[in-house]
Amino acid sequence: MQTVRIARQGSVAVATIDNPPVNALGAALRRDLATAVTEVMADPEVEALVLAAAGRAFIAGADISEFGKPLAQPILPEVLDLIENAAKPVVAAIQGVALGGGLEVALACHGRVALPAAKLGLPEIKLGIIPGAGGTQRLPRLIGAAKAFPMMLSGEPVAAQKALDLGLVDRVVEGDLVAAAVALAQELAAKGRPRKTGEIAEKLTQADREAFEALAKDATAKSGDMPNAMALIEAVRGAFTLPLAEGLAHERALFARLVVDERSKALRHAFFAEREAAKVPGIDDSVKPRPIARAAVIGAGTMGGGIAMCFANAGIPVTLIETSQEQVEKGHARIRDTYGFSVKRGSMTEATREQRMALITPAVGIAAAAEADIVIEAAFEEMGVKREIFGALDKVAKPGAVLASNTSYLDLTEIAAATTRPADVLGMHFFSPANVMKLLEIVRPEGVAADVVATAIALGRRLGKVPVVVGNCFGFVGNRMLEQRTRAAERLLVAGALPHEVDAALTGFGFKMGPFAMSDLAGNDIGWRSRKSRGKTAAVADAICERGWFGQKTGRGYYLYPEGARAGQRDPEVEALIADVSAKEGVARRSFTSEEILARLLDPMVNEGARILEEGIAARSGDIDIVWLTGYNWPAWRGGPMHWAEAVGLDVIVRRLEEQAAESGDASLEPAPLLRRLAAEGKGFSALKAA
Ligand code: TC6
Repeated sequence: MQTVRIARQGSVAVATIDNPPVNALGAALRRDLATAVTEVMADPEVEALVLAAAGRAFIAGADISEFGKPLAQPILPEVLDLIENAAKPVVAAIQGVALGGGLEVALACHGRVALPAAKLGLPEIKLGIIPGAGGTQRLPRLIGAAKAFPMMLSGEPVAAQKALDLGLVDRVVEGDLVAAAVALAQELAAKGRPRKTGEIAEKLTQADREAFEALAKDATAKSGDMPNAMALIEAVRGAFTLPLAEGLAHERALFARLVVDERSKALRHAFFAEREAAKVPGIDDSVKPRPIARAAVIGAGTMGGGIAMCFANAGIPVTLIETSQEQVEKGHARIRDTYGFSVKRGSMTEATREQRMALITPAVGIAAAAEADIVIEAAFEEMGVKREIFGALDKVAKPGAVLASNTSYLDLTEIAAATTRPADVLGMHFFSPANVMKLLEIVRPEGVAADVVATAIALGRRLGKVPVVVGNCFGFVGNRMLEQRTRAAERLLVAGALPHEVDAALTGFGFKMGPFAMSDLAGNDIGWRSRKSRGKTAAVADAICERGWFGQKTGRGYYLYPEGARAGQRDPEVEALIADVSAKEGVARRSFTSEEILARLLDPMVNEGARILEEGIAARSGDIDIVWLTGYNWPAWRGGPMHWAEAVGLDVIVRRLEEQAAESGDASLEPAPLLRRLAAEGKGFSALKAA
């Protein structure tokens, strides 16, 4: 298929890029672009070229799916050489996004015109790489390194107006973009030989160098462990110290090294897995979501309040419902305070806070949910409470309203059975803090209508969440796997490790917090109550709770929190208590390395993930990874638990689980049949997708 078509507007040729969905620079587009430029330059009737694009993007960048594979000729830098060195001016007409390689195309042009809604950026850093087609050389030449470097370090795109202020585009135009680009092309042609971005030297001053070096120093202090951030500094420095050709070659060499690194592979996996998770079996475009104009949230606690904020942030009016005036006022005030922090930080204006607060109506009693198109229940985590609420909702909610529970563990089928309309009931599991965390687990009990699931997905996106549809089982995907990690952490204590050692292994891996610091923060009593309700025990965790050591809120938990201390301190009494448990259980305590601790914490999670796949609770291993990346702060550059397991080798995970099962006598640690099969076949979880 031809991905570039050429038309004429007087003496200017317009090459329109058309490579759906987002004009990514795959092999065909690179080839067609090179051909178009060569043809137009050879045409004596043409005095200039405009590069325009069809569809919603100018160019979304290199085709990420080609990374790590041998690239077909011509590679992007070769195409950009053709553009930059063309004898006639080339002007980019930018609508939608110009990202990564897409912006690099525009940078190699001799002029740039953009629509007001256009966004321009070099987001490579988020994929573990750096720009590889001249971005680090041409952007500093065009706007100065002190402005170019932060754009590349954050990866955040800038809007057209900002791009104009920076000098990144020449004009921002309303209306006919191509006509404006043609006009600029004619003006440039009238001036004679076009000026190459690579020839611009006046922005790279001594003052610019000093400002860049100061920013680089700061970035090194903050991101010294990120190889791509360090490579970015090196590449940008080359813009000052090397002629363009050498700077480009240096950048390309750094890019080539990063693109094959495991970290970049993991980040690319996450990019595609997130998009794949949006494709839900049984829910295609023919299933239309129900319209949502008004919402209600039942329960004004931390979760309910956070969910109400999500609606208000998206401009959807929401009724916040409690059982008493006092409770709802308390919840309402907490929301006002939370917005207040943003106002204080300067990330929100007072006027915006008032607008959002005006969208939240406090109310007492379930009857207030009558007008809502969707009701999300975020009340106490107990089946009896949930069933009572859903029974009452059934009587007041309008026909066709979606009835969702924010339960983190409970059976949605049982909750739905409390109503006469189970097809309208599903789980919408937000993660704390609900107004911040990206993940939305959408729990699909058997019998729920397809358009109800589609409504939850569409709403999730409107709320700025990453929706992942999962099956109905205890704890769904995230908490079901988390429980395995929690059990593993307790086993490690009994076997000889100490809380700070376990936590350090996990933070060393890249998590923000280890399991014990996390439990102390959330409140150890939560897990205790849950265990008691299910008749389960955990010797160390129970003993700690029996003493009232619930964590930060009581000043002690697994750690001590003396007045004013934010980080926990080792507690000799807790360590003695742990040793007592080991002695009672007849365990000879031994020490563990960080690697052993990690394997013991993470392998059982992967095993549970394999069971989740076997049971069809998650559609793909990538969905599980997205749950962990967006809901549990799994380090982004490790790609999620299933991706991590593949990188380690499933055969290694199987062997380690067998050893753990034999040592502990815990049959739940026996490798899942799916894990064994894939390991024996030498395959990874991702092979299941293709099968
Ligand atoms: C680079 O350029 C480096 C250059 C070095 C020189 C060699 N490649 O997100 P959506 C697909 S690094 C391949 O759902 P949106 C995506 O998978 C790259 N495919 O749509 C999906 O496919 P599906 C720098 C891509 O409107 C479809 O397009 N660029 C690429 O919400 C729609 O995507 C970036 O990092 C790609 N580059 O958002 C930009 N981009 O339908 C990455 C998208 O089969 N992309 N697809 O599932 C984005 O940020 C967003 O996709 C978007 C569109 C803002 C372009």
